[in-house]
Amino acid sequence: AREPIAPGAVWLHGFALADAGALLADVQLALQQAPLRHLVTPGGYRMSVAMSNCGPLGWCSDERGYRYAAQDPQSGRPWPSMPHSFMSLASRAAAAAGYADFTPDACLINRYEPGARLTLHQDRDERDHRQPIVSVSLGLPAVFLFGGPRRSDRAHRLPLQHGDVVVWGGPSRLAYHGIQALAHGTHTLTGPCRYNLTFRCAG
Ligand code: MD3
Ligand code: FE
Repeated sequence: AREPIAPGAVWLHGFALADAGALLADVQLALQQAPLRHLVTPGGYRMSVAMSNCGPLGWCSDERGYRYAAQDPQSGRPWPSMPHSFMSLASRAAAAAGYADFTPDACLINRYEPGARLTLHQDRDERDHRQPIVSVSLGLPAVFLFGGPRRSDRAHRLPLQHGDVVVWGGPSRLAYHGIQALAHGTHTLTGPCRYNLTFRCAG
């Protein structure tokens, strides 16, 4: 089912279910080349979510700030290429949400273990905010917090499940959002964790 949640934001329930096995196999291949790591924020905090990237650009954070880079700072090598399964799913989901010709150049891979969370933030490091972000949830469920254009705006809670895809564009592109601390559990395909893929036009 296709559920509009706010202007420009569309929740595609189960859209990635048929592709989940192939996506997760390609996640593991990418992580062999660019292992997950806990980034440090510019404020000096270690993130509870473990991250990596694939595609031409990857999102990085360290004491110097947030940025997109073509090389993995941990290895000095380019990020793994974007798997065809990722590109195909992202482009079909964007089209289903009304965004034709979505060609992301970055995929951030987030892994949540129980207790991991993402506090309310905006995604502003990408160059063209007219392009949407496509997010794919795999494994354990999570409570997504969706606020407004100001941090103080009241946040809605959306229960994101394995296989759900949400497309964030238009006025929702710069909304504050986050993920509540992941509850304990075990998923058949991922074990005790949740993966989230976010596709971005960064450069
Ligand atoms: C709404 N990730 O990586 S995906 C992130 O589940 C991030 O890992 C969360 O927030 C996760 O930056 C949420 C959903 C999402 C991603 C980007 C957005 C929602 C968004 C950008 C603008 C508005
Ligand atoms: Fe975000």
